Amino acid sequence: MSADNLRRTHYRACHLCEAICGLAIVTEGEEIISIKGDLEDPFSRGYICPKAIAIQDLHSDPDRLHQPQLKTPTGWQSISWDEAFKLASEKLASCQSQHGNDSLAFYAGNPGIHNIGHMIHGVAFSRLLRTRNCFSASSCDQLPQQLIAYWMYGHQFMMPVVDIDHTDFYLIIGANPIVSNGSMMTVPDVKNRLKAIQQRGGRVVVIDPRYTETSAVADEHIFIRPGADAALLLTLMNLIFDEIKCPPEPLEQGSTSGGGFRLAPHLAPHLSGLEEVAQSVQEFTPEAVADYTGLKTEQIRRLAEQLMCAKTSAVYGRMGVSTQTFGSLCQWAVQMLNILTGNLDRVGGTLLTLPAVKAVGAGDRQAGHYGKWHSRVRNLPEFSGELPAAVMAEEITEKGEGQIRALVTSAGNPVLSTPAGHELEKALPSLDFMLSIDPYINETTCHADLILPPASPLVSEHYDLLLNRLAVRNTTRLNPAIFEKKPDERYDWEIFEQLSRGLNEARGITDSQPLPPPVDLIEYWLTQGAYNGSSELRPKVDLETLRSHPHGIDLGALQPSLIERLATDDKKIHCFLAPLQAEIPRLLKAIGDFKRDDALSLIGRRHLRSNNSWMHNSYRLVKGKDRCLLLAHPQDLANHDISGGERVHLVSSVGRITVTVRASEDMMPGVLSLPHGWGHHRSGAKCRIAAQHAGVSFNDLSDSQDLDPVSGTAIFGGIAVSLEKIS
Ligand SMILES: Nc1nc2c(c(=O)[nH]1)N[C@H]1C(S)=C(S)[C@@H](COP(=O)(O)OP(=O)(O)OC[C@H]3O[C@@H](n4cnc5c(=O)[nH]c(N)nc54)[C@H](O)[C@@H]3O)O[C@H]1N2
Ligand SMILES: Nc1nc2c(c(=O)[nH]1)N[C@H]1C(S)=C(S)[C@@H](COP(=O)(O)OP(=O)(O)OC[C@H]3O[C@@H](n4cnc5c(=O)[nH]c(N)nc54)[C@H](O)[C@@H]3O)O[C@H]1N2
Ligand code: SF4
Ligand SMILES: [Mo]
Repeated sequence: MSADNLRRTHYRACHLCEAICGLAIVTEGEEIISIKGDLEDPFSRGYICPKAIAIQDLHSDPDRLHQPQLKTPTGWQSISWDEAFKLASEKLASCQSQHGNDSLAFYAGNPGIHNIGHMIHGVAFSRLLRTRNCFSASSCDQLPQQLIAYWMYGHQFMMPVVDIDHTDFYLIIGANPIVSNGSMMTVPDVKNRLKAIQQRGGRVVVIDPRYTETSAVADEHIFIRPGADAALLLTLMNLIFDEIKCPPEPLEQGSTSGGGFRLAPHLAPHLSGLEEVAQSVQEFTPEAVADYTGLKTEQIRRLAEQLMCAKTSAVYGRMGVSTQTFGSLCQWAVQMLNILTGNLDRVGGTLLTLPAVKAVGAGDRQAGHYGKWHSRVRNLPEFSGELPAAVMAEEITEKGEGQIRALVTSAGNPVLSTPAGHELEKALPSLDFMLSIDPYINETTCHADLILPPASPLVSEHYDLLLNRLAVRNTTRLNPAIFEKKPDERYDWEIFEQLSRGLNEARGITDSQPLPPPVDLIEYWLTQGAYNGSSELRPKVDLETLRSHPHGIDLGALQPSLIERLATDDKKIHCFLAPLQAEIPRLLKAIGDFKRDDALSLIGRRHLRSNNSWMHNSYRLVKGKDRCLLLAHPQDLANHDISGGERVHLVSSVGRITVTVRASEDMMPGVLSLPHGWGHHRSGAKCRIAAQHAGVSFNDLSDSQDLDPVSGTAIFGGIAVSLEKIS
């Protein structure tokens, strides 16, 4: 840490996205001089993207809050931390004592997973609230993946990761890792890793309604109608069960069983329900789904063959197949395909990590639960203590017992990030009290009565608890603080600790034990992990080891370990999932009802220089041409007598926005694409640069009533829209 004005280089992983790239940050006193990729980081090998440099802007942003802010009739007023904690605890406790525990809600946003104190202490705080109304960005994101992991493997975070460095055939469906830098797959330097697949003779295939930046580096791109993926994936399953036969040679490592499918010998005895699965997909043939998916029957057969007959293969599906109408069905099919091709828990297929901190396994408290309670208004099931974020607005506005009257948001911007954010925006002012833990006054936190701003991440020691568990190699590093925290600043975890203490005191609980600081917990969890020195096969990793390896430590390639870690009661992999069975007739009906017409469908888009809603206040990231553009195929524009560059109205069942359109041959005809996280024109927000690059919010068009019915996850892909020319 720099207490003087000497020039120093600090090594630290970037906390902005899941790739955790190693950074070399040069400082002089309190100033950041430069941010570059850390060439000695064994995992990211010097790769960084343009967002990393903006860490500098975020750290020294004049719009960043440093002091608690209280909303008063004359505007925001800085108050002391003591006053703020006292007020917050009183308000939260009195809401619950007057109106019951469920009257207080909590929403946690995405940056929380990049902040160790937020992750551990924020989760503990949410439990302390004893409310059924807990929400997070997960229900706008990866919840289907967690739910399927819980049902199939017994643990919501038992998520096999693509072994990208060894696979021979990589099928990417509904993901754009060249821009997103990977998700639920921590994979820095993904471009070179994809190229390496090709260099060793393998293939990368992308299935997406847009020809993406990832398609551009892949061997093949295939268009698919938004939301039709489940039909394709179930057809691939059926073909593999029934039809596809591979030449004998590549089968050597597995054993063939029944029709075409091949089960890894060590998995076979542990798979339950395969026959029922085979039966349930029988109606999905290439001929039945070709029109609906937009693929040709030969394309579908060839995909099945490639997946099955490549030496190794891996199917990977992310946002595009999670946040859509059949999200849970898609994520189940992804797992099933990896099982049926013999590639689950196999080098070159998909594998669990063996992280340095305690790995997920049987008996873990975070395993999960489903449907223990339901949302009050719409009766949607909770999953692992969370209700869908899409019900927040109605739970605030619909009167009655259990109505939400106070809300805590932390590290989130649900007005821009959750479906029908404009409905939530209208509901927030009716709350009795709202508290936000956030460094900015943005489109959501501007509705708070009190904002508690955490210290900059750069003053905090950090360990990537979750992302090391999702990495494509076993890897570990501890990230030092690079500046000293000022006396009047609070870490996120300290904020949660203080709030917890205040709440306990208000409840008359005086002997509650505070949680230790995050790094003390990491130190303890390292002693419970696979590298605690008890195995001669593995190096010992403790806090001291981490501190003496500032570039991080490579702990080797992923290895099979699923069977010994399975967390299901019967130690089986549950292939047949009863809760998904209603989805199959629903899908068959959608296929049966489908008619080719001129209807338009909207999907999302990410950009390398943007990160959800909260980095548009960095001038270096937003400068240049407008990025919040609607992309449309030239034919669709011509059909509406619209030219590229025109302003148009884009209308859905719940909203209408005005946006500039750009003609793009990259779009599948009939599909439009708009990025999310924009819409900074809203009054109340105080991010000056973002306000000048406002854009429009995608989520003024998405529908909070239309969700993946199984997991309650929002739908951001395949929204029915119409284009209107502005005369
Ligand atoms: N630069 C940048 N990086 C980011 C983020 C960011 O905002 N900016 N956000 C981070 C976060 S929070 C996440 S969760 C990850 C997400 O990581 P990814 O899932 O890799 O990112 P997306 O760009 O959302 O990719 C989804 C893809 O699905 C496609 N798609 C949309 N609808 C459908 C459909 O119905 N079927 C199919 N097959 N495809 C469809 C879209 O065209 C898009 O290419 O990225 C992370 N990284
Ligand atoms: N239409 C559409 N909507 C989407 C998506 C999409 O693809 N399309 N993607 C969805 C996905 S994948 C995600 S993850 C969500 C994201 O949704 P959210 O998490 O709700 O929104 P973010 O834009 O990530 O907002 C992050 C907030 O955290 C604050 N913040 C940053 N760092 C810290 C910190 O260290 N501590 C605290 N306390 N606060 C911090 C920022 O100031 C900002 O207010 O959006 C979802 N919404
Ligand atoms: S890809 Fe960019 S934003 Fe993501 S961790 Fe690496 S440098 Fe940071
Ligand atoms: Mo996300």
